[in-house]
Amino acid sequence: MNLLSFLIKHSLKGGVGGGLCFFLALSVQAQNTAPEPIGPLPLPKQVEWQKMETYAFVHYGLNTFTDKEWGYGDADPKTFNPSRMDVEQWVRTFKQAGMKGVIVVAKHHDGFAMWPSPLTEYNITKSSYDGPKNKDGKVDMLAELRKACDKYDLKMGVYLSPWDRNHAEYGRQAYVDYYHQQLTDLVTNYGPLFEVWLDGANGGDGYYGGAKEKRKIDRRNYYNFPKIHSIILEHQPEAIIFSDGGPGCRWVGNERGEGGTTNWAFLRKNDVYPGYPHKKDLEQGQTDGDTWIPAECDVSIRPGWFYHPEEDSKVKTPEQLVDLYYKTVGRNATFLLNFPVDREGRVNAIDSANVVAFRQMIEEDLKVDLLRKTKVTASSIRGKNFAVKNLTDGKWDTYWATPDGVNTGSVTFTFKKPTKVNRLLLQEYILLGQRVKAFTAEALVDGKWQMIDAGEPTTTIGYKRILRFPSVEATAIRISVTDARGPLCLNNISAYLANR
Ligand code: FUL
Repeated sequence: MNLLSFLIKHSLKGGVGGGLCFFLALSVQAQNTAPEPIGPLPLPKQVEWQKMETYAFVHYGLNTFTDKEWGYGDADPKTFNPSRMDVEQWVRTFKQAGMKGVIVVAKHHDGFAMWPSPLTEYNITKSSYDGPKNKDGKVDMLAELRKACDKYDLKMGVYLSPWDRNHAEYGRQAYVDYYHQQLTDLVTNYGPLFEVWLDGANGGDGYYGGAKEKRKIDRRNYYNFPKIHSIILEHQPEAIIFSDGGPGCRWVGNERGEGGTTNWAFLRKNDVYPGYPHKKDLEQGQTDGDTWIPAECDVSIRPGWFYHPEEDSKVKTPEQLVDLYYKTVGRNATFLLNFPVDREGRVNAIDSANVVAFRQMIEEDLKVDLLRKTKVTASSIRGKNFAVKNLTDGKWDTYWATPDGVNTGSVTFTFKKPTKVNRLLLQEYILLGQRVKAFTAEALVDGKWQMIDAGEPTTTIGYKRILRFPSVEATAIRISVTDARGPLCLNNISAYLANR
């Protein structure tokens, strides 16, 4: 502990002698400036994106009707034949389920474009769908989605598979040029996109204009990703670009919906590429990373990404979705939940009921913050702008910070009477970087401090970390950060009693 933090700590306990007051006043004033940021830092748009927390994914297309996950690229467009397609119903469902956006598959690996792409005949206008028409008088799922998103105030994103099993030129330069043009068409015609999803899968074989063969590409270089990124950012500067390694956000390394219990929002620039073998880096981030690339957890509400009637009995229950929320949002990641739209063209009734019930359960779990009215003290405080009360004021932009050189510290919340808790929620003020490396949570029970065991390592916090543990009746809760990359900057700590 340096002299300054020693003085501040002891002054808070009321133990500082008068002779030191002048020095202390000067020091405290000096410490009323914010801590220096510790890189890597998020872009403002990455912070806004992270605050969305949960958003929907939609897989819908020819596969829905052919009962496949990966179409070969040869299915007749007429096969796409929804009986009651209702894009507004999707968006209403997502809105009711508390989702903040939706990312739709505009083209999957089979190459079938769900909008009237002028560059290929293999698109929705050649299907059996006879729904609402766009301004050019054509059926257009993306135009329908844009309209519904605007109506219900939901953000929209798109998935455009680089792998295309329909295109005759796939594997050659001509296809890459086509992909770039198709992407340009997408990012210029459907309004603001919050995320563009670049899938990493590349299976090899496909229809390829009738060649029906296996085509191998260099996954790192073939598509010219720098060009792809510049096309997206030129037209959609606010979009987050997803791929295995970012640059906007990264794949978490599994499709189970599980973020790492240790989860840094950093990667080494250009280190991770589609097919990158070190899954642990995707799950946990790279501690020595120099670029802010937070994790996104993509997972389907059913076993498959596309609809299969036999999976009607395998829809994740509200309880399972709640569990996934804690393993994603509760572990410093976002939760991208997929809906396989069914053959009618709707979010299936089972999926919709389960996701709405999930949201109600989460809201119920995290309804009353039991720390709001507690007495809060801290081991040290940077200065009055960084008071410990900032942790419980419900504001994102105010935070508790420790003085320079003080990279550990504890905060104690004292209840008026013994109070049962079983959830703890912690947040770092990530605009200044992600700092915490290790922390502990304790409860004061019958006058003795006991460790709270959440059944998982309590290492990183980041934008949000939520711990679940058996109910404990405490007179106080103490959070101690035992290791960090710099002075602590936490903007929120809450506790709840969930009734499960
Ligand atoms: C994977 C794809 O191969 C799946 O079909 C699905 O689209 C999933 C979200 O990404 O890589």
